[in-house]
Amino acid sequence: KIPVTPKVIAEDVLDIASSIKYHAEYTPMFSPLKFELKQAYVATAQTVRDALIQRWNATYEHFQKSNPKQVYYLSMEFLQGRALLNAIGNLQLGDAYAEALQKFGYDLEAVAVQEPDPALGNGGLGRLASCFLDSLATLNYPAWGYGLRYKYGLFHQVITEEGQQEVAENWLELGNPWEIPRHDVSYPIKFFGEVIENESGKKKWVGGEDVQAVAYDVPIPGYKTKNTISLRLWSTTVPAQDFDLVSFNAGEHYKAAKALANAEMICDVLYPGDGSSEGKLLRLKQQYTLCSASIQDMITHFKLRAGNRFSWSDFSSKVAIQMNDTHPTLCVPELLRILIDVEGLSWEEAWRITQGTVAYTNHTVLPEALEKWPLDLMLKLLPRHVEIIKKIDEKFIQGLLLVNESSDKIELRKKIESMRVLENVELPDSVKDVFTVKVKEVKAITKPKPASKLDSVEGDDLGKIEKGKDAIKPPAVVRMANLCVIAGHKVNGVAAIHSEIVKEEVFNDFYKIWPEKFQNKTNGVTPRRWIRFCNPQLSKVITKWLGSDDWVLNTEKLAGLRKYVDNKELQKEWAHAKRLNKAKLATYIKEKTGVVISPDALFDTQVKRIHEYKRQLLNILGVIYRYKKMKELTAEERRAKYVPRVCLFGGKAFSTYVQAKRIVKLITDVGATINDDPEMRDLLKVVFVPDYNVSVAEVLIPASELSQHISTAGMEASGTSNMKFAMNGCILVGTLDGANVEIREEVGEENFFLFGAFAHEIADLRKERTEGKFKPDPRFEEAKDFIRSGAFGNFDYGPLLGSLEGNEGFGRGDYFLVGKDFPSYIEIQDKIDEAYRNQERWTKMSILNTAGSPKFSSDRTIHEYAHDIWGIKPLPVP
Ligand code: DL6
Repeated sequence: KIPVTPKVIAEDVLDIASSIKYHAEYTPMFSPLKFELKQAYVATAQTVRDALIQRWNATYEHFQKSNPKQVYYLSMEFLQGRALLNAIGNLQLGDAYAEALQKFGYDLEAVAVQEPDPALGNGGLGRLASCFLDSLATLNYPAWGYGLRYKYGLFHQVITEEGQQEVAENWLELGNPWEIPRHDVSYPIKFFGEVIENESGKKKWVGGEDVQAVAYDVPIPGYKTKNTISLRLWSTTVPAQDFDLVSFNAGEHYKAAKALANAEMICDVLYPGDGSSEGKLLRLKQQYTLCSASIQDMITHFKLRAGNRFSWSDFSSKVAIQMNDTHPTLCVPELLRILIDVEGLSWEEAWRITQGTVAYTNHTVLPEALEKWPLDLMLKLLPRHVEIIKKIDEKFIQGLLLVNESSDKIELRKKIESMRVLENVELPDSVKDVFTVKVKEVKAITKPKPASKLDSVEGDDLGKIEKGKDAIKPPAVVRMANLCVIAGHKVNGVAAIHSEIVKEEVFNDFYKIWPEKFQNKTNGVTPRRWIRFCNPQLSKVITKWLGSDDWVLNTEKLAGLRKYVDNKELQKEWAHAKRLNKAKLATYIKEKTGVVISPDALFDTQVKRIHEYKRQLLNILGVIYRYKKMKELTAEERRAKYVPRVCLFGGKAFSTYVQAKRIVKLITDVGATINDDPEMRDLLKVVFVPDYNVSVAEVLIPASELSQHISTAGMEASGTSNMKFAMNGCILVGTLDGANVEIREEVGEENFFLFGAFAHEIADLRKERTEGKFKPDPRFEEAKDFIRSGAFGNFDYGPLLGSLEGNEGFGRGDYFLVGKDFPSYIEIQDKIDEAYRNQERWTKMSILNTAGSPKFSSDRTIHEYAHDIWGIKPLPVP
């Protein structure tokens, strides 16, 4: 008999069951007569929410009283994944919950999968932010995350015969037990309007459109600690008094509802299409909402915690802001605006405080992904911020002139044009005189460059590349990354090789003047979600051999597996865990796609956003070549020569990225042909796993034996799935790019399949192509011809294959060097087959990958940020 009088904090089985029963009855979201899986999920989640709220309150109070320096992590994306198993895992209540649910006849895992997986992010950048929150909470750091509460996250991907289709993802359909609406925490956000100046020169931003940002707090529990921090997500509405009751009562209902619809629209969708100027405006509104609401909130806390006697000079010793990529750059002018216009500080004071507070993480070196906003659009939406940005630009130029007094004027002018915040904008009056160069020369320097073939690709849009060719007069824009580098006290890349590229190439001029600003912070992933909870089978084996589960908090202990690598018993248990995970994945694939795969085959996976630089095209061309070669053999020869393989793909193509969508289509077409070919049977299968997200990754990663990280060298900033795969004992095949470089060092080069050109060779290889000197390998031609022959259907793959050809122009001359790396890629496949045939060797490689992965825990990354950038210290709740 389970009582319906729960203890608020249910920690034993009966209390938990009683609490579930209570919520099934008193959190009425469904008919009270039903208690099916969905209801069980909601009731269970509510009980966990109770436990989290108690801890969250305690943490809140403790931070409030102790007033430590706190970091605020601003990100347009958080890819949290499902919360239930993660929360009860972090609370150490997994077994108790499983037992409590059994009392109602339910299996915990079956209940957990009822939870929608919120896709409030696109890929690695958003998932990194979520891993960081887990580590921040676990390591007891005073920290909060800030983001937006999108009503619709990234689309659901549906695969049809036409390829990828996008369907709205309504993650809030069942309500969201993991958030606490904070109607007491809201801030005004202004758009448009004008700037007025009083007699004493003080500026004020007035008029325009007002919306209200309202906080929704998502408690983030740490592992084995009481600390539970907040992810504060902003939603937008209109202030109640702004509802146009007069129009409404006059029957003009749509007019009355317009303001509300306009306000709510801001948080409707993650990455609204920005092909139109309306779309761009909406994205800029989103970015500003995040920045303005968060900065106002930080200032409120700062004042509240400091009491009446606060001093602005303490601000940066209490507040650290981390800008996750350039999306939150508007923090800089917003903080300056509030300090100067609202709080009455001087420019110099406000600049010192801002610089001491903000830091910037760069996540990409792709020129098209370094954000630039049209100045006229920004001026319309945020007139005061544009004034401030112009002043930053001017002061920066003045500073440059000061330290380069004796430089050649033409060179200096070029340098200024490439480093300043504004692009294609006249120099400020205050510095114009410095350049006494003849008009003709100035023209030569400032003559607009035709947009390079990649400059015009925003949001991965091939259409724009094609249009970009005749873009002649580039518009005046704000370079957000330059603004971040100038304003931030630290700038970091996300893997060693990437941080070098940031210093030596992307921001080299800045690095030369401020070498001390630049740092590397190699990414990491949380070992809680990414081994302990997603791979209980392997975790059990690790814990048994290491003698305790300490490794979940102290990943360096994983290195202890090395000493047992030759132990047959460990090898057997290790292989068995993998086998169970493979069987689970096979069931999942059957259910989602209807394709039957054999757990005896090598599971070879590539999951990530679909992008030309990530080269899913190289992978599928390799599969096509393998298939063709297999077809040329007799059944016996085939069996003797090839190891059975299941090639798994997953990832979303951005909705306007035409070329990426063609790649998805090609993979699914190849799969349809191969999976249907009776000669292949279990020897080769190709599966595109639809709607890749965090939850799908949690099933795929533990089951994979080989994973592909095969970007063109120098183009993947870091990658984080590579770390998750390695941790789970999966062997990587990859180029020397991003974090692959460090993973290979840690796991040992003999436990990593390396191929392809190196980053320092890429520029010359591209040159070779443009000069028409590159001779493609006949095997590459053979693979492409096989597609052209119609072997995989009659879809027009001309434009996709064309991208691998030519020198420049149409087809872009194989910019990502698929043709160049193809021979070494297919040759390494033979080595992989050979290694897999020796199962003992393979299992050892697998163990050594896990043993070599401690560095890639986000706990290590967060300690480094805390120490080297934020200056914060752990503050455990007593
Ligand atoms: O740092 C997280 C993640 C890296 O692991 C990936 O290598 C990188 O591509 C990704 N960057 C972005 C930003 N791209 N844009 N725009 O998602 O960051």
